[in-house]
Amino acid sequence: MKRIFESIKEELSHTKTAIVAAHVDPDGDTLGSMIAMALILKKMGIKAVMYSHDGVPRAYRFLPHSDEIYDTPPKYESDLLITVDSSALCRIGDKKIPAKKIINIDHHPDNTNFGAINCVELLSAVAEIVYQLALHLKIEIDPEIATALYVSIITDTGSFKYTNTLPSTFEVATKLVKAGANPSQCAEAVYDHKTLAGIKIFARAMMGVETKKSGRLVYASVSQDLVRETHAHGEDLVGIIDHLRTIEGAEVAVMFREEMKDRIKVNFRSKGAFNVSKVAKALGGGGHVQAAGCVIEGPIEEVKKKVLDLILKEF
Ligand SMILES: [Mn+2]
Repeated sequence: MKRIFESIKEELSHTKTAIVAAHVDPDGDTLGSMIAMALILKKMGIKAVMYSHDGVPRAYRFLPHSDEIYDTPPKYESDLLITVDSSALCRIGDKKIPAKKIINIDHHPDNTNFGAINCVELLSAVAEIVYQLALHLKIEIDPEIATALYVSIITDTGSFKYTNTLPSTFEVATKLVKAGANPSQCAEAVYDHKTLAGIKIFARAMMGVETKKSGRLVYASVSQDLVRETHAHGEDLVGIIDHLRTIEGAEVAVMFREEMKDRIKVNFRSKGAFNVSKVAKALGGGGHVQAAGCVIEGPIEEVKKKVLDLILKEF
């Protein structure tokens, strides 16, 4: 990682303007890492613009500088585009972001190495990489950077529960708390502000849970009708999948969401050895061993059959 950090440092030494981009459907890791990266660049005297194609979900609007994130890229050409947490360039939503060079910072095993510099490390969260990079660049971790990176880590590790939680994860988290991140405030802000519509759609989705393979495979779906009835918004659905995987005996959890008619978003989670990224990849998506996703065109019932059949074959 040192060698790549050195080439990033060299690149930044002659960078004046940069865009830092999050991935579509942003999560805590991509947003926190983007904010921290932008703050690091600013400390180096670089003009940094933050770009998130899908904006900032409500749960993350407490993050410092989250109100300075744009949902359209700047029109001028920047010296640098830095992507955080995107396994492929298309994950940032707009392929044509005017920039002379790309630095790709990510932790997905299926990263396509689309950057001029690729910093891909299989750590718990991109935030762990950004933290190490800040140390390498001799940037002081202030409370704002610490908060952004800490939120990245808790969201990508399920608050230190998932198998991606490494000794280094705790080491970095300790440093971030010492630098001013407040664990209880961060956790409350991210997890304890559900909307009533969110709770209602959660309840309705859970009532419809189905299982196969004696409960080793569990799945639920959310139709457009249900979203309309409960007045829920897209971000109210975040996290339903994580509850599905808590069911005893469940090895694979799948959630089907009808984004539009004949366009189904499929999310996967697993416990134990089952590799859901393999399934997601076969269906045109990607992700991690225990958390992955894809989007499939077609009527929801057809999509469900296709996906469930594929998973059953993998058991
Ligand atoms: Mn991530």
